[in-house]
Amino acid sequence: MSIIGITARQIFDSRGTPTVEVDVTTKLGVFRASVPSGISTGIYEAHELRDGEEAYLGKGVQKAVRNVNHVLGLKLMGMQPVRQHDIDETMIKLDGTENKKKYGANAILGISLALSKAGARELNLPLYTYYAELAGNMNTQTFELPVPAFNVINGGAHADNSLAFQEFMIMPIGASSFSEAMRMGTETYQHLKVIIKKKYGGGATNVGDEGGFAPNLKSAEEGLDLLVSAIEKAGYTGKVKIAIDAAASEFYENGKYNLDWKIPGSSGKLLSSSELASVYEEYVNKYPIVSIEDPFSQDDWEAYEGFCSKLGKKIQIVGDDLLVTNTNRISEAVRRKACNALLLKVNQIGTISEAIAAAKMAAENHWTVMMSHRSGETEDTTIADLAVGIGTNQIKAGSLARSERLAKYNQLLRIEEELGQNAKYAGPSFPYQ
Ligand code: 2PG
Ligand code: MG
Repeated sequence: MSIIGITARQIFDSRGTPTVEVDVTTKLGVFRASVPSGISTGIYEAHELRDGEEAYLGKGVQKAVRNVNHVLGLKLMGMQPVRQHDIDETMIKLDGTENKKKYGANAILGISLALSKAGARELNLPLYTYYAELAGNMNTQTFELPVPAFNVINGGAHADNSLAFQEFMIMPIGASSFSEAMRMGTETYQHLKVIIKKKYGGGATNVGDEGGFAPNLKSAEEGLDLLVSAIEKAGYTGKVKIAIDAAASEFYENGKYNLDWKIPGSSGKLLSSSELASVYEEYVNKYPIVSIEDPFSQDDWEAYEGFCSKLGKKIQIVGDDLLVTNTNRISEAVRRKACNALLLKVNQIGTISEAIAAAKMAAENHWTVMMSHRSGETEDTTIADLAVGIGTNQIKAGSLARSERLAKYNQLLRIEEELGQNAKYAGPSFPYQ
């Protein structure tokens, strides 16, 4: 079967911001995907094309939609949907720029994602199995279900509170299946709600962009204490661990890190890279932290190198803004021994093929990989299948509230059920216990 239609439209994401949705049509049906969008974006990410006009405060995506409907789509008509790598390559060449700024990574990714669903249907494979084949994985019978990292306290650019760090996550490493991890996560989340309400009052359980609570905490330690209490109350001490995404590029100013960047009127609490590293080290010694993402700003390579040589055996150090799912940046980080894990975001790079290449490069260098959503999401669940198919073994898709977050976790529950005996939970093989 060949592609007989590619159409895009503007829809809206979980923040009510416009985004691109694409339908790829073959004789076997219409295959649909939509594109996520971040707010704490790295400066090296692929280009998200926005209209910059009056409508939607500049955030419309009609230009990207037109690029799909009138340029890219027409060029790909008649091609075989199973030629994912060729089609992704064709789009990259047609765009011709380093960061996909001609047609927009949002236009290109919309097609790439929808195309993969058409390709899977063509071969009559579950989407995750198709991704395993695209990734060249030998074993397409048994699969590891990823350890979820639930972002239950939101700060940084994702919430209107004083918390400098962006995400406080819980990881049920000690579960025996993905469904048990969901049970541990949801129970801990409910206990956390009760604890926060008791301590800070009702308004404090309002949620941020990714469905985590956003109480007006003054310090990271306050948040970590809340997590420890909730985990204990739920009865999962030792089984549920903690991960942080500091998203430190957001509070890096003139060579210093300002931990008071969200406190209005504050003259700032400025730390050097090594002072900030000591803060993290203190936290790692005091709390059951197994993973820290973006501990430093995207160009602070020396800080990463020092931190990774000190703590890289003990905890996972994840590069998000640092790596932007880009093999050039990943190989630089490997060479410099700057971190030991990749955060994998499809829209940072713009095609499925390039995202798979990034994950493979990370794995070949013995890094761990965490599949990731964006803070602006839709009901699209493709990243759940990608996590299982590529075998990333970890996924962060937000908290345990808001359906654009739960949609991904719910899809993982379905995949686990479908695989039955062939599903294995990745918790026991997580290297930083
Ligand atoms: C991150 C992401 C997702 P955003 O920093 O890891 O949680 O946030 O999509 O806003 O970049
Ligand atoms: Mg991040």
